[in-house]
Amino acid sequence: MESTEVPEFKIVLVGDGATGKTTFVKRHITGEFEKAYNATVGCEVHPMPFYTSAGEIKLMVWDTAGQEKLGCLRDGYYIGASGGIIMFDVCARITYQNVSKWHKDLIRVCPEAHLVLVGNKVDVKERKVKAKQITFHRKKNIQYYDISAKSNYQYEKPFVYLLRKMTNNPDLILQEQPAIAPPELEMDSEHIKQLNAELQEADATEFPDEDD
Ligand SMILES: Nc1nc2c(ncn2[C@@H]2O[C@H](COP(=O)(O)OP(=O)(O)OP(=O)(O)O)[C@@H](O)[C@H]2O)c(=O)[nH]1
Ligand SMILES: [Mg+2]
Repeated sequence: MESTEVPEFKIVLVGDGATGKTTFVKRHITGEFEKAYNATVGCEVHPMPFYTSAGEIKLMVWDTAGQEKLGCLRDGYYIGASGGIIMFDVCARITYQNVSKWHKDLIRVCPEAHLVLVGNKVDVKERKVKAKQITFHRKKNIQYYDISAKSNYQYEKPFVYLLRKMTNNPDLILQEQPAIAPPELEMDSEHIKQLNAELQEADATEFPDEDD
């Protein structure tokens, strides 16, 4: 008999309070909705099925339930994670400044985890952290995406990136779009064009030689 076991990976979601972590994971409607509360480490675990060219893969996304101290979570939260999403809020500079603390905390327990940095709330036009100021991922050689949990903008990007890395399959694609809640707001195409142009310009800029 063929095995029907669905591969599972643990993903931890970290970042300062109010950056949008819970909003982000709750966009995904799993249908089965078996999200579980892990009392030991005080977090919710959201199972997210993805239907990919390599078959179904389930990501267990761990979202802290507000008990985190700045840049520091219990080891139990991180143990066994294959991937991590570090989130900041492009409207709050301090949340970007704290990215390095979250990164350090995560790799302390999971040095092998694949990581992606996401700047959330890019739907806000008066953002404080501009593309050019986002350099952490270049220093650490990790992937970065602009996202907006509220508008679903680039929602699946961090997940697809992690799926490719964790399965060691750079050609993996989604066969079905993930089931996500309808957007709470729409981003207009001009705004999206501008965001992409700003990112491209930032990428082309000489590597800044500042703090580490
Ligand atoms: N404009 C905008 N607001 C957002 C977005 N995502 C989340 N928010 C808002 O940001 C606030 C914080 O969102 P949460 O999802 O609770 O943040 P969190 O990171 O889970 O916070 P903690 O659980 O305290 O760590 C809420 O008021 C959300 O509505 C987004 O993409 N755009
Ligand atoms: Mg939360």
